[in-house]
Amino acid sequence: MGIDQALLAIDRTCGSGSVLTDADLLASHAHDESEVAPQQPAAVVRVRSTSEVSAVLRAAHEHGVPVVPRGGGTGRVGGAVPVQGAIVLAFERMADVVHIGREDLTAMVEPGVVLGDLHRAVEAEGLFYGPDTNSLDSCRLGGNIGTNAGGPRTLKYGPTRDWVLGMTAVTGDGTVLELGKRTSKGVTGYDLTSLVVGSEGTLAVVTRATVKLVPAPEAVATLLVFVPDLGSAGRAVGAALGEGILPRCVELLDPLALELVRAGAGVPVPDGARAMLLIELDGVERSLETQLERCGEAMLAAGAVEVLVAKDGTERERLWSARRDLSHALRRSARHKLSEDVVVPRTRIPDLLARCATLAERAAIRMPTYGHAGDGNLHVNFLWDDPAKRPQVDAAIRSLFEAVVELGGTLTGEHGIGVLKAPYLPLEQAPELIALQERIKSLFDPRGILNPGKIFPADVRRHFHGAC
Ligand code: LAC
Ligand code: ZN
Repeated sequence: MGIDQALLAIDRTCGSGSVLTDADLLASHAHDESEVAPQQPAAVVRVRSTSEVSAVLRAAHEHGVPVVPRGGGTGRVGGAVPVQGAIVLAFERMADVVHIGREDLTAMVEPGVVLGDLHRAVEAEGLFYGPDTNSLDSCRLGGNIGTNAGGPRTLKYGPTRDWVLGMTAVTGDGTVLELGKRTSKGVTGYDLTSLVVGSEGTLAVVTRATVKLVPAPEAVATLLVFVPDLGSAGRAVGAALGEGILPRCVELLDPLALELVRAGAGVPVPDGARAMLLIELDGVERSLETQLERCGEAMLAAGAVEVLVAKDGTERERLWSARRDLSHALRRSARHKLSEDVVVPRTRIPDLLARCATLAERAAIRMPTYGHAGDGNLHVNFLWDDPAKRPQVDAAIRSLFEAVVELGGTLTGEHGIGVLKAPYLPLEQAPELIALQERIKSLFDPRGILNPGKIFPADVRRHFHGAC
């Protein structure tokens, strides 16, 4: 069988013990943090180098075996859930920050580096790497690159794509390519680095990346703002961005989301508070004071009932605690949860929230909404207990996506299409555009072995029908 021959070839090249098949390990690599039903891989290979990744892909290409690159397994759309019989590439042994160029403002990293570890390593040098997913203590750079991950700070600092300058990447037949550049500027040839970032492991496996850094901001302040209703929240978001200041984060919790985390909010929620904003400002010490003053006043003018400010690390983390745990807190609050990460133009957030309220009422489910309001990127959640409600939930999700596209938005701001959103891709993209992307994939991966069953609706139906 293809898989046996492929595993034999890998064992021969990468050394005995490189192919792992023990049951617990396979089970722990069968899922990510999404609702996609687990699917057992045939084997896990803990790769140690670019040449090992190339050897695995050459063998898989030759024998027609699917390969799924996996980072920390924290994905929300099934991007790392293997198709039946796949080999999972695991990167714990390629987890070095190889080099930090203080003066060049770049770092060279391996894909297994945990994002929080990269933050700490560059911050120790007085430098800063922008992307800050909420899963930063467990997600890995390779996964961040695969999904073009973002987080609260994306508002000011942009998603992962803005930080990746170049990479070593291995295509579906095992070819090793150097893409992009190691300098902060450069326009030679097509920008294939940007194409691979966010391609969800379907074009190439990244084995090393050069990322951009910037000097660490001298000071940071967090504002926790309680407002009496969503109207004031909308005004407050507009005001926070309309003061000639670009906060690094503007996060919103709607009334239902706030209610669900009230007990774990880290601070008492004042009477009359029905929504919450988290705003973060950074810069040089002196400018921060001015920013804080202007932003605080703008919040009160927008109708805030309370504004709390923290400047030191521990206090700031306390203000963030409810927000950081929100996704898991919502999961604990119902038997079933699905969560989307749609984006609309910022000015259409009130329209989006109004549509969500109608959908929740029509399906008789709870739909707490929170997220990166400054970017127009909201996590709309669907919570329900009775399994019989699933068809209504699916109808509500489709209606949400239709509304998002109609409002000029996009299906996913940071989690990717993966398995879960693939059925809806044609709502946003024309058949010709989907077909062009499929042709691009076949150039990178002629036998279609790289993370099959993701992004493209027909491919997903073939591999995951009924699995989610
Ligand atoms: C968050 C993750 C779910 O923002 O994207 O909490
Ligand atoms: Zn998010």
